[in-house]
Amino acid sequence: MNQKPLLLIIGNSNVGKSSITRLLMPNPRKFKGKIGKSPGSTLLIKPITQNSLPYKIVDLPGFGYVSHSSRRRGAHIKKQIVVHIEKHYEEYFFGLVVINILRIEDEIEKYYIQNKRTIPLSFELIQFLSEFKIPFLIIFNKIDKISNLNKKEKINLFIESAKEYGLDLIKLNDYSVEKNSEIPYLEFSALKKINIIKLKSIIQKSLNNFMKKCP
Ligand SMILES: Nc1nc2c(ncn2[C@@H]2O[C@H](COP(=O)(O)OP(=O)(O)O)[C@@H](O)[C@H]2O)c(=O)[nH]1
Ligand SMILES: [Mg+2]
Repeated sequence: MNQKPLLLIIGNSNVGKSSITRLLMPNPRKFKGKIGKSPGSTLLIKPITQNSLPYKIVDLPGFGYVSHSSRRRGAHIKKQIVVHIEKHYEEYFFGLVVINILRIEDEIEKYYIQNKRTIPLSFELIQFLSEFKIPFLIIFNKIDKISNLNKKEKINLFIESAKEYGLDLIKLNDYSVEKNSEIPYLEFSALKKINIIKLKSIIQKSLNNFMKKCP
């Protein structure tokens, strides 16, 4: 393979995708976090890498709508994401679905508890990635912003609601790459670098696994 494999980082705006990308860069100072901002409704998909990084990172905006006034734009962006993944899924060795832990309750309250016929966007995204057999990790980011008790409550709510949509989540510590019916998650803080070693290690493991399978 002459092209570096791809790492997907996907999630709504402001969840911490650029911050996480920066943490993965061998030379963070050379990484300008603002690339990927798209004019209008055309998604700019531009993989980024650095010399000593063995993969490229693709940062995608997730399925969320920015606001009600841009619903159409949101739907248009979602379509471009779907088209991109359908075309390139074989180049992806791993994905990170980034979720702002502070936003979990709102999303589940609105799209699951109040209306059982809608699906929270996070679950929709997770189901979508599962279909393409790209292994991925759910990152609950910004845990530095809440208490431990609060964090446990929110993660439990997420796990229990996910079950209703047929999604089985498991702590990354208890996850084995071979058993791929379960989806691993990791509590994280890009700001405080909490669990960065674990994150880098699962990315490396997945990359090794991927390269073994590639001729
Ligand atoms: N407290 C806290 N703030 C964070 C964390 N990660 C990112 N942020 C902040 O959240 C904002 C959005 O982060 P950014 O990486 O640009 O998110 P993106 O839009 O998903 O790329 C910035 O002000 C970051 O400094 C975190 O783990 N904890
Ligand atoms: Mg960003």
